[in-house]
Amino acid sequence: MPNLLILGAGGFGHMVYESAVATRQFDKIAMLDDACKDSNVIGKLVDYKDFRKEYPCAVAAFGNNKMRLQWVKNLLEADFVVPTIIHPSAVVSPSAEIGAGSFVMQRAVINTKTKLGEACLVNSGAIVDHDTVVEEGVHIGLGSVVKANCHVEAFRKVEAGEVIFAKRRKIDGVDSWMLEDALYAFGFGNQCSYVRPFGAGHINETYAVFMPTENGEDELSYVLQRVNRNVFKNPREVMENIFGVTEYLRQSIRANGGDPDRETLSYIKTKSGETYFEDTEGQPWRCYNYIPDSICYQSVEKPEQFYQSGRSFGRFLKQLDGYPADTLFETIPKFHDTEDRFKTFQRALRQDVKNRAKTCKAEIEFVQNHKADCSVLMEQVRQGALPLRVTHNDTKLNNILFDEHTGEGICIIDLDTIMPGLSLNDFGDSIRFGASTAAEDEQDLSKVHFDIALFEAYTKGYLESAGDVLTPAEKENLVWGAKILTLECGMRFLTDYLQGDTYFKTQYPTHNLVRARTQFRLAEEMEQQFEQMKAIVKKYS
Ligand code: ADP
Ligand code: GN1
Ligand code: MG
Repeated sequence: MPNLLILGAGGFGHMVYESAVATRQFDKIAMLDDACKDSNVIGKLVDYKDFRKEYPCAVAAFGNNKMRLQWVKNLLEADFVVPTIIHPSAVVSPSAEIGAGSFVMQRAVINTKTKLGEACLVNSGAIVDHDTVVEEGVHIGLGSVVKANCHVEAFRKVEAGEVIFAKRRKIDGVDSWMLEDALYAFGFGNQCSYVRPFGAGHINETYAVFMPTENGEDELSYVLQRVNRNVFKNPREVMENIFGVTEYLRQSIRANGGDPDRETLSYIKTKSGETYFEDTEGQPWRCYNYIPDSICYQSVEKPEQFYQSGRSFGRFLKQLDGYPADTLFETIPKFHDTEDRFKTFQRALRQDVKNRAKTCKAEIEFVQNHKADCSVLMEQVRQGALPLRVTHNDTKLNNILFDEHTGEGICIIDLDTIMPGLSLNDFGDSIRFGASTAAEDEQDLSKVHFDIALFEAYTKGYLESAGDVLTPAEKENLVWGAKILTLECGMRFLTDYLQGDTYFKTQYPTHNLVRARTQFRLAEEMEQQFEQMKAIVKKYS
């Protein structure tokens, strides 16, 4: 066992002496002091280097914080080993890190993952709770409590009996109290490295949450979303649907040998066990795990992707075939009731609150000429010819994640609108977005075309996955699903334009009108190629 030299032989130096003896880690223990003439004192402080051979270990037992740290640095520089002295009655978590020359006195507690810098003194009976960072040269006084997740700055003296509470950190990328509250509500506030806006949805506010990893890098770990309260009036019901469906999917994915952490979203509850957090403005926030090595596309880059998308949405329909549809809440009533959407359009046109009708006469006429189409599927539902299923209802390409390496469709996201609905709506919504040669908001209409090869790729994938659960009537109506959903979406954009852009996020005043135009162009071209579309469906049925 090595010998130990204690610099400073005052009252505190003698406490350190007793603690060092109690550790049984040292052979001889001696002290240096300029004033004290105790029998253990073998020299003055300035002589410290002369004792290095005989006493390879040394600590600095000074009550003054700056002086203690300075002496620790001197000792290290002079090649002493500067140990930590931990009294045997103290309780120190194995995951705690304690810097050189620190002292943990009798019955003190250092909890999980807490870090102490060099030359700290945690005095008798003090408690430093988990995940706290104590910088160098700090004195945590007798019987004091430093609560979890605190940051104690260098040289601070925490008084005897004092209680220190965690303060919130400034997190990079957090620009509102609501976002900060949400991060803390889900328990990320103390560790989170930074947040960034994420994704390109039209409805919710989405953020990527980056957390530190063990190798010191930051990793996109969670997706945090503020749910649009204007669109989803009852967030509790939205979240109940989502938890119900994702938990059901997890079981069935696991039962079929899949990876439930990759093939469905795992939502996280708040620290108080709620399915979502409500901020001070009454806006709901929810959170799920980011799926690593996944990628989300805004447009189809190659037909294979769209084929994969069809397979995934087909599989989704099939996986939820046994889900009890009557337990689902209708999160947006009449969401794909195209007749009702037409009525809403007419009302918006009558009211024309922004005086915009005069700027979109051709588009208004297009909708009015297609009134009859709005009833094609609704009428069949009334007659019981088309079954209601558990459907996603918002099957855009950017609501699916692909595996970054294999290119396979892995996971369906944006589950807010899971409700009983028509398979044709899911099929159609995918087609209207993905089987286009241009973006949904392309301003140059000459670039916007319905791409029948992409239609074929999706149809193939969809029918390969879901063909055996779809009824003959459903298969026959898939082409109507495509055309009607495209028309309906255009009608919704135009309605929102007339109403003053209160529903979809927009970047400029005519954004919704531009979107409506692309949809009508696509619907028109589908009409022209309706027979070829039917032949494709037949080919894969
Ligand atoms: P919205 O209703 O606003 O469309 P989404 O849940 O679809 O809300 O999220 C918005 C966008 O955020 C998605 O379209 C996608 O671009 C992106 N996004 C969300 N979750 C993920 C994820 N796990 N990985 C990659 N992108 C994601
Ligand atoms: C919205 O939420 P997001 O961006 O995935 C909308 C869909 C529309 C789509 C048009 C809840 O989808 O219905 O088809 O925009 N979602 C909701 O791009 O209204
Ligand atoms: Mg989305």
